[in-house]
Amino acid sequence: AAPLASAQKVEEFNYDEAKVGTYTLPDPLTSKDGKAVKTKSAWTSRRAELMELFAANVYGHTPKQPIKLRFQTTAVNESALNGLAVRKMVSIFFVDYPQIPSIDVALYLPKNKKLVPIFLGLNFSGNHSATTETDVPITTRWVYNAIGDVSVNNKATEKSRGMQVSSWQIETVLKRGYGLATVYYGDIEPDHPQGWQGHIRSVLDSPSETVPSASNNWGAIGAWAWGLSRIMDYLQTEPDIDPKRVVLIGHSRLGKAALWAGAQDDRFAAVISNESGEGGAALSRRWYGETVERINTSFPHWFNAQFKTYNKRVADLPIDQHELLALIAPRPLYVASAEEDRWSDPKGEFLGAAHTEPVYKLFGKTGLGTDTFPAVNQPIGQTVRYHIRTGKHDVTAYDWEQYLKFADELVGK
Ligand code: GTR
Repeated sequence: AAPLASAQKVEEFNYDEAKVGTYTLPDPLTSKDGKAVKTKSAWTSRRAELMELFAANVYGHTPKQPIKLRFQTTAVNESALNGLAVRKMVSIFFVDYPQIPSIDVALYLPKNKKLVPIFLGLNFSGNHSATTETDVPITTRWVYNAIGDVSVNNKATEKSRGMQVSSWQIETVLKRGYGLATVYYGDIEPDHPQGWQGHIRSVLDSPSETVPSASNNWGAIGAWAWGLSRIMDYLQTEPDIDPKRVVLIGHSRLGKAALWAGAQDDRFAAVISNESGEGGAALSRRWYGETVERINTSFPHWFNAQFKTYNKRVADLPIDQHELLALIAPRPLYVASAEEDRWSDPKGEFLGAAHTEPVYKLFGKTGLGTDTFPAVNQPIGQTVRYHIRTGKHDVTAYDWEQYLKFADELVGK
């Protein structure tokens, strides 16, 4: 569940399908100069063009400079989860920037297995929230002040231990032969407008982007996505992980970050967007649920400054979110919604996924393979999959069951 629901307080949103209106989506297979993209090699240039459009207009440019990392194992439990797993706690340090806090990974691997596939996902409330195991330390980093006493003065309390176990399903994942790595997203950047200070965006900028207020600078979503790639750098050094079978998963704002990370870094074998909504899988041009203006107002630090210029003119965006999803092609992609999560616009997420079809086709693959919105709890699709389950904005056991099946079939065991 999201720690913050302030966006729901505003008025200017629509939940009436009859009022959505009409819109014209940009075609992923027509390049800026108007040429039709018909081959895989033409897609390579179009893809680069789209990457630049998303960087310039939505997420900001991710700095490309290499960064020296140091991986330090801080704890190993050879018999975690009642003997089911080996759990390693590993901190990623930035050698040239000792002032930047480490990214602390909780890595679970099935015991006595070699070259395992693994899920990687950022978490909302600290690694200790994903498990009830008492030897996982409570995060000491800034967290949202939540309702109840799970956090006090922006510090997590013991009460938050295990608070999100149902969203992680670690034992089920491990029993199915997968590893799981999770990281508190606030390690990379705390989720508030000043969160960049003292974190990676305060030291790394794209050459042309020197201050966080520069119009095309990167935002917090860009930073979280960058962090996912650094975690990937580490996972690639773990001998028991198959580096070619790392499946990226993200929920909500972290689903937006997962999609942007998956678009930029093709080492991620597959990407799962769980209810990522506006700025994630949902079409921006569809007036339903959260809007570009709303998200930019509630979360001014998530996207770049240029994105804010589209608040009142979404039709002028040179891209829409189906093209972000298409950047994952030809890799497997899962887009999931929930019936009561209207804020994320389930139909807009479905359409985002459906409109990737021509790009998957270019690779000889079937994406969703249908334009028909499915009934609840009826997963559909091939290389691109979609479901809308009953219930609220959350990651549930039902969602994980579909993701495991998807990974079994498309990423391999
Ligand atoms: C909401 C926000 C959404 C989504 C969600 C979450 O407040 O409006 O875009 O990111 O938070 O992350 O749970």
